[in-house]
Amino acid sequence: MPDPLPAMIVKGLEQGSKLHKLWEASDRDKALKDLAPRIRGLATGGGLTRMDGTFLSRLPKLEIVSSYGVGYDNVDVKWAGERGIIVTNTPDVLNEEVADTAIGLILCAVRQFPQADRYLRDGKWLQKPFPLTATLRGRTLGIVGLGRIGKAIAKRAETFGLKIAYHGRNRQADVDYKYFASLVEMARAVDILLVITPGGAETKHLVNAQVLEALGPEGVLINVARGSVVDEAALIEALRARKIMTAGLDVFANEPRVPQELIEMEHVVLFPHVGSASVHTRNAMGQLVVDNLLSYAAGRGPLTPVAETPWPREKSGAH
Ligand code: NAP
Ligand code: 8YV
Repeated sequence: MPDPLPAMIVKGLEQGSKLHKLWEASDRDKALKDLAPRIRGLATGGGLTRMDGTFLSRLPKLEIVSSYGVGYDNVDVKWAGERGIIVTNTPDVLNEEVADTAIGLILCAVRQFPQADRYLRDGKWLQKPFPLTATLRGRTLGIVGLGRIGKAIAKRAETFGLKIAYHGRNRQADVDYKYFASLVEMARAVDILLVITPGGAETKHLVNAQVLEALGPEGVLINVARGSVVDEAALIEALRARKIMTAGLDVFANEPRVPQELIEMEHVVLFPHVGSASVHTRNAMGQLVVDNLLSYAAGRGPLTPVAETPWPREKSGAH
């Protein structure tokens, strides 16, 4: 374990394997060198150590990387796949929690609930009522990335009376929502644009100045995907110039650092990456991190390998 993970993961792995906590070593580099011939698996996620070729190549016996989170843009899966190293993530167990957070963020951004709370605490209600806000009535939600979580968000949004549209690389046969092959065209057609794609090179700055321009001055941007998917500088400029109405953001380009410009904007809502952050859901994710490693170690194979490193292995490891 290169960086600290929740105690229940540490406990689960200590019970079923020999766990080495790299972050406890006084000389991390030396500890890594000494341990390298014996390390078969890694537990990772949300820490500082990037799981890139430079780091992974230091572990010649590595067979599996178990990552805490459904998004695995911190792991070089191409590098791992080419060497027969399995990467696992934690899909599905967090769908409903992240969808709840997304709906919360939509409500907060559109109805300005955090601002209303601040207004009351600041004693301003004693002077006059909180200003009237925008509404969800008669609005259309455009989902960028109608995957497992996107679908859970759509289901909730339907019950709020929102019309649903989506953009992705593929039209999906099993949904009736309106499909847009062009993200700019969808942004033009919807009131709220919600991003829930994977991060990484393929989706970098998918939401750029042109998309924000198309969303328009009444438009709302919600990002629960990864900070990298939105061009943050373009977003700040669009919010500053009121080219869009507001934004609700759970993720940022350089977490946990958030641009001062965003912090100073009273009309945006900012969450500290809490999409899946309930005790219940983080425990379910943590258990899957443990179970993937222990199942693999027991010869039963990984439970949730990512698409880029299929199981059974397609290629034998050259690593
Ligand atoms: P998923 O089931 O794989 O869905 C991803 C969706 O994104 C798919 O519908 C896919 O559709 C679309 N997509 C992929 N690449 C795209 C591209 N280049 N352009 C447009 N659409 C693209 O994944 P999930 O389980 O729903 O999770 C989605 C992501 O949410 C995670 O990878 C993670 O980054 C983020 N997340 C954030 C939090 C949080 O705390 N804020 C929590 C959990 C997850 P097509 O294949 O048709 O393009
Ligand atoms: C977690 C997430 O905050 O699953 C994801 O992709 O972004 C979140 O659920 C994170 O992965 C935990 O480190």
